[in-house]
Amino acid sequence: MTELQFPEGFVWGAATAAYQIEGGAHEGGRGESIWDRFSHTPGKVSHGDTGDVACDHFHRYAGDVAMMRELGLGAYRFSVAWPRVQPSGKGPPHPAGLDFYSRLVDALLEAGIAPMATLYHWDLPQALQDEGGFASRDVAGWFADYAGVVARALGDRLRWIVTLNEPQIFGLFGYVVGTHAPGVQDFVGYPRVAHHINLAHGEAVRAVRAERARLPVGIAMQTPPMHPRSASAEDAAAARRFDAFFNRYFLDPVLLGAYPPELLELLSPLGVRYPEEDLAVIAQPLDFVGVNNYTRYFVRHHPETPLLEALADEHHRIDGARYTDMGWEIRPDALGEVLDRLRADYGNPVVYVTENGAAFADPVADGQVHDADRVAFLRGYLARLHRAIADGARVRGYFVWSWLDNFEWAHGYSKRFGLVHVDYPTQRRTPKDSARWYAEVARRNALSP
Ligand code: IFM
Repeated sequence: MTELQFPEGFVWGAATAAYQIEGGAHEGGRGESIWDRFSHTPGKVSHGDTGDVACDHFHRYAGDVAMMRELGLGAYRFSVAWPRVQPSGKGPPHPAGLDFYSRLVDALLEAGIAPMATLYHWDLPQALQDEGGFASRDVAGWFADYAGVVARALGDRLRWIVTLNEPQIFGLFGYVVGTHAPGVQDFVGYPRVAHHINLAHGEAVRAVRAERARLPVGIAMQTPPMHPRSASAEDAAAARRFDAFFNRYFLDPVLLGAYPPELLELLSPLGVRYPEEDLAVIAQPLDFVGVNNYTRYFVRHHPETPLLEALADEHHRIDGARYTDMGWEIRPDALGEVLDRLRADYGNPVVYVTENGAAFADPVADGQVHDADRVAFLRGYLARLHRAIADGARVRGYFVWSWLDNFEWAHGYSKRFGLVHVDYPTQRRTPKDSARWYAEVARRNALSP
């Protein structure tokens, strides 16, 4: 392999999310979020873990930013906790909450690190959930209001803003499967939820632009390739169906201004109809699309779980393939396929890879973490990313998930995704080998052989 040079100005970053790292759950007037409620409900999260303390980033952000600077990070994607800014989800912003993010952004800028803020990374104020959450059409207005508040307060210093993180995941797992907050299991209600998620995104884009017309705005999508489990025609049809239900439910209205006709047909027994004027709101032109990718999904025809086939098959293993600690297949081509698809089917938008990374066990030995598996993972995905760019994808930057080990939702602290190891009892941070390796990639703007 020769050195793979990335385009000039390519952005090298890492990402986190508020509930997964901040802690300080009861400080600064922060309100309760659906993840506070969910994680404190017995049986919902491995070992009863919660985000109450997490990586204590709320108190340690200055040291964390100093470490980012030391390791040469060019950009940092974080999320704003809605319940810190509006404790009950509505009304005037809470100054202490905004102040925390303002200090964080200033520290990043001072360190020469470009800030990307995500407005919603799954921590809906519980008070809004009590009024229906994303099942209520009002969520679009609530979210737009909050987006405007954040854009007004921070938008002069942010480099990019992202509306929603992974509608696919928080929608389906939060409102149908029930393994994420708010833990609802309502398949019949899902078409409303999905549409409200899309509408909330569109209204938020408008609200951000009303405040900060020049701030680049996008959305982060997780749209894994859906591969049929076998060569049968039934499995191929199931993969297409699940792709429409999981991926295109969000990609198509946001980027093309229409729901996929085959999806509408599938949902027609539920009497689903979406107003045209909503689609005009949803399809606001975006400055970029965020791509979060980890792996692909397998789908198999399964008459008893129509539309949820992939989930029924998620533990499928292939001989010879390698898997991360999440049980996810390591497959750089999955990222390649997503990028190729955006180029071919969605007008080749400007893209940032807003998440990509892997969980491994990562023991600390003599104060070091030799995470060769993670380095190999990142190398493989970055090489594939390089090829996608050579093929014409307009990818402008890449963010490793994650900067720090953190609270991995229903898995609690049992999965480590970080470039930096966190010893939770002491909160000691130890950069893993991958952090130094990644710093070198960023410094050279190239992947060396
Ligand atoms: O930790 C999550 C993140 O919050 C959203 N994207 C996937 C990551 C790994 O599961």
